[in-house]
Amino acid sequence: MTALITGASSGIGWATAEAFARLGYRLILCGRRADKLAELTASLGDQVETYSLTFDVRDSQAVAAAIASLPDAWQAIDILVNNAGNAHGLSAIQDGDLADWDAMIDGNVQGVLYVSKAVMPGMVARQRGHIVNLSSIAGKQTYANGAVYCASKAAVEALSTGMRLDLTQHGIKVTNIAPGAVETDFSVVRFKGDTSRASQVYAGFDPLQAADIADTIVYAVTAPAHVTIADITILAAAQAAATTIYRT
Ligand code: 8X3
Repeated sequence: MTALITGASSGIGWATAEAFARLGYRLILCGRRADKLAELTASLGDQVETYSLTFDVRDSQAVAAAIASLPDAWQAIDILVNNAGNAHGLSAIQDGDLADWDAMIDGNVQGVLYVSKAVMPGMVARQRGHIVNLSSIAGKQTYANGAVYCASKAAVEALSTGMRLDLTQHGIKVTNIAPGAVETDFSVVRFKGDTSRASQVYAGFDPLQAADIADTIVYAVTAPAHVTIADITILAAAQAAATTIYRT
């Protein structure tokens, strides 16, 4: 089994690489930071074959060129995990920053499209494949100050549904995964490096960890051939809704 993971250089992508390595999958590790991908590759050791691709999912030409550059032995991708994505800023829409909006729409929406565009034709030709899109509880429940992030994830939800409608007839499964609060670099990025503000997001309760989401992805991709896990929302036990978290 060959899997391509975007955003593999941190958080959920990194944990998914580790979980897939335990399954013996061959891994195409994609990210913007070559040094982090090299670190991940080293930590996986020789338990699996890996191939690293360094590109930014927001750059359509770079995405196409990187995936086209894969050697023949790596071209047949069975599983695509569209994980790359981030939140940038948390502010009322009238105060929103254009660069933040671009980063979220380009990264979270265009990124899924560009990478999928490069991978789907091969899956269709082989009449097999599995695409896992990382959405968010924010794609299902819009919250104050998060309009653009929530909109970008709502777009991912629609893309997952649309992909499933178009690709099922070609033997391709599509899984949409919508996590709630996961303790990764997510909030550090959202708050532009303000680690104390970021840590408050996960204070007073036991948040999800990246490995919890990786376990869920493994559940989806190892389901029996006749089963599609279409949509999973996964929350910390203390989280009831996007902005309802019971803290001690
Ligand atoms: C991350 C979850 O609720 O912080 O996508 O937006 S949330």
